[in-house]
Amino acid sequence: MPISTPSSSTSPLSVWMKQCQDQIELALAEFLPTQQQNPAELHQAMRYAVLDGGKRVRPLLVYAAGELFGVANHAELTRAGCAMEMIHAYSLVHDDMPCMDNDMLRRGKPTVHVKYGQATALLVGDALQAQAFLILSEGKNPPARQLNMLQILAQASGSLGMCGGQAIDLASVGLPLTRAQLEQMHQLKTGALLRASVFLGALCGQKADGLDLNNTEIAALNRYSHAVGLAFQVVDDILDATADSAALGKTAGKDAANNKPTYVSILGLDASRVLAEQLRLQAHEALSVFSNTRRLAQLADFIVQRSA
Ligand code: GRG
Repeated sequence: MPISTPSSSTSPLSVWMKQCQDQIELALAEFLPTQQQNPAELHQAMRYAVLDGGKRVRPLLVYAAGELFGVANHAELTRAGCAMEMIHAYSLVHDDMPCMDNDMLRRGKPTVHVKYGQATALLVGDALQAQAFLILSEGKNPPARQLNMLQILAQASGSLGMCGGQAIDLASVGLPLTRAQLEQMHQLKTGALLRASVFLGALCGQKADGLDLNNTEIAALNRYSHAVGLAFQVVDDILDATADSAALGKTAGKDAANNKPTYVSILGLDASRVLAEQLRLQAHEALSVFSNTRRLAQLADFIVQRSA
């Protein structure tokens, strides 16, 4: 697979993002079974779910965190970014199904179950999850590090991470959640994968001394991930309430329609915007223990200032 290195930390964010996104698109296309391979329809649907869409925020966090720790092997960052994106894509496919959010539009296209049927959509999610762990397990990092990365991805995806957050979400419909309960739900549902992206990137970036991350670095990355994870969701709630479906590429206004507790419903629009800005600043502050933090700082800005 041709692996190009996204340009150095001096290029504008938009240029760097485009290079990373292109690299991820190329690698995802390689890491997924071809659409001719049997069972062809399942493989077509997997490729439909993953390719040609999305902002690729999780792989961008992997690249940015890798850069922070002086990447030795760019291919390993790309591999980890693809594993993160496959887990994310699986969650979107399942989340859109009638038993969950029952949505028709995702990334500007009909959802997977609308195009391929519910049974295939269920299998697409299952198969993408397995494929994510398969490709990550084939990485060339030192074995102990490789195992640690697999554990991080498993924890972030499972019942104490994303799936657990989804379970709390489903149980919360129509209930008056406190702000703390809302935060806990989102830290699991959305924040866990964003945090895992940061840590996978940091772990495959080779530290100059070859040692593992120290406690100060782990604490700082946790603070950054916490702020960015929450900011992502606050902005998601703001966009759901203010943007239209064409701009979002998914159905807008669903939270209110489904009587779901959100930052906008609990705090109101203005206070939610203030909170997003506070979290952006917290993310910047968390990075102060490092040097070469430009990309992670810029991604915090992007996550808060995005319009889709
Ligand atoms: C097992 C049946 C079954 C379902 C599991 C795990 C799960 C369902 C759902 C996870 C919850 C979920 C979809 C969280 C993601 C929330 C979110 C903000 C998604 C949008 O992410 P973006 O904006 O999307 O990064 P793009 O399209 O840009 O990648």
